[in-house]
Amino acid sequence: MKNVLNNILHNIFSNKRQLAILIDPEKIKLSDVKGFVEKINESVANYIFVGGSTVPVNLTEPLVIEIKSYTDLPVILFPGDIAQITNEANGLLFLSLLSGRNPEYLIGKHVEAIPRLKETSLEIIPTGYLLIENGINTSVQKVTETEPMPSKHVENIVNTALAGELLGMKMMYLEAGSGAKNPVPTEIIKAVSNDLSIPLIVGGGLKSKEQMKAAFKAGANIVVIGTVLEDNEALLTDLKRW
Ligand code: 1GP
Repeated sequence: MKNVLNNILHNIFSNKRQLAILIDPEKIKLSDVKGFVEKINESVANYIFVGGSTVPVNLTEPLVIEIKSYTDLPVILFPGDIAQITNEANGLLFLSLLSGRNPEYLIGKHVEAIPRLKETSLEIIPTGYLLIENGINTSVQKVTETEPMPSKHVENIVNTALAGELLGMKMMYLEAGSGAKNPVPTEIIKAVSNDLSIPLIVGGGLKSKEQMKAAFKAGANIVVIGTVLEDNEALLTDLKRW
């Protein structure tokens, strides 16, 4: 059943904070999945995102199968590339890199992905993706050969998010980059969420419950964490309630 987006909208309607845990197939051993996912199950997390910028072919599918054998949470692909598409997941963020001007990541890869997507029953969620500068060179920047949006250009960021909404995108993702030193500034989250009507996802560089709460307070509907759990799995214990 295709109900990922409906669930997200339902949770927003009920004023619920939503947390997604990002698992990068390159950064986890299959043998560690069980323990990690069991901790996720005990936390407030609502979704598991799976993806990365530079994942080798054939790593994603076995990982998704392993994750799904230990959880009922929806597993949503957050793919850096076509090779990460697998029908084993529940949904897929069909990301268009609106912050950049590389046609491959705006539409090219999407066209290439269609033969593969046609063979799946994945719930495909068109999602605008905005990379916001945070002081370091992120892997998204390197892989996509695009520049992030300067964080002081708030109006341009808001206008870009709105253009994505008007083009029909169902969600918007404000990204500081995996392992970013600082998360997306709350003023930017606030400005975008004020004008946007679709769900707003915020990720990159979030390291503490306080930072996540600040992102929610500013208007994020879903926050995503990944890197922080690589060194601090205990944070999940702290995330048993908000
Ligand atoms: C990366 O937004 C996600 O694409 C999560 O970022 O790994 O920094 O938590 P972190």
